[in-house]
Amino acid sequence: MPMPPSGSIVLLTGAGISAESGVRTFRDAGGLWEGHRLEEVATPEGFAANPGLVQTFYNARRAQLKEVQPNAAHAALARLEAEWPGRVLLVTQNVDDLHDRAGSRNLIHMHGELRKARCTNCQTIHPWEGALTEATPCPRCERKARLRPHIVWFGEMPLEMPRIFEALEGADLFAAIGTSGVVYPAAGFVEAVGPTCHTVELNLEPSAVISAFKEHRQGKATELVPAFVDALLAQ
Ligand code: BJW
Repeated sequence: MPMPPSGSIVLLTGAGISAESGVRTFRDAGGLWEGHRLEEVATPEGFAANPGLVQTFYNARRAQLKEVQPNAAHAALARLEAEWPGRVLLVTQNVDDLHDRAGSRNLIHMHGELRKARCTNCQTIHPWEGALTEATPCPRCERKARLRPHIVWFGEMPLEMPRIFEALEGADLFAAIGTSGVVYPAAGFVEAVGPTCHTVELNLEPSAVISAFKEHRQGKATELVPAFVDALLAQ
């Protein structure tokens, strides 16, 4: 891989990296999630129209986290961060906690986290393990019906964008793993790197933005990612 020995690496992951842990990807069932259209459960308008449905949807996914484990791809990225002599920033679109549990620390959850709740009254972000209902009071301001999942829905601004774009501009290697390339701004990250940055896509199927990458590797994340990390660390 054309890359300085202690260069700066930015990694972007999507639902495909957690697929082999048993977490379903978004677009493998025609845009439906458990029978709901994404717009119903992943927009502020959907939440306003039916908060109970949206809370139930995220409660189920939060509960599912207790049944899944990080896989070899998550572990390999944590190892890369620990052993690479240069900077490694991992940006995930995933709201699960599998990268955290695998040991990644320089990690941005740009679309939020299932294990957090945010109060729309006092804006406090709380760690959250159990179910949220409309009757749940905010532990800080004690208002009811104001806690929502700490998730970035369509039309909302993803988190930590200035930090991400700064890292992309200085990257020597950008790798996108297990993401379909249809949701922006993440799908545009490959265009935000400098001209000398090497860009590589690792995915089961070609993404919508594959032509923007200099290199692509097709296959399962648990096979591609450990091999990719081994090759980088052997340089
Ligand atoms: C494997 C594998 C294996 C499978 N191994 N690989 C028109 C044009 C351009 C942009 C827009 C537009 N209209 C609106 C927009 C903006 C909008 C957008 O992008 N819409 C598009 C759908 C058109 N974006 C936004 O609104 C974002 N905010 C924004 O732009 O802010 C600026 C702004 C603010 C205010 C006003 C105006 C502008 C916010 C986006 C939030 C996305 N949120 C979600 C839901 C989170 C909650 C939840 O989890 O329920 O995030 S949507 C969903 O998609 C989720 C994911 O993070 C995201 C990306 O999906 P991902 O990860 O790529 O998964 P899949 O399923 O699509 O793909 C899986 C891939 O894995 C596939 O390629 C498989 O092949 C592969 N795979 N198994 C390796 N084993």
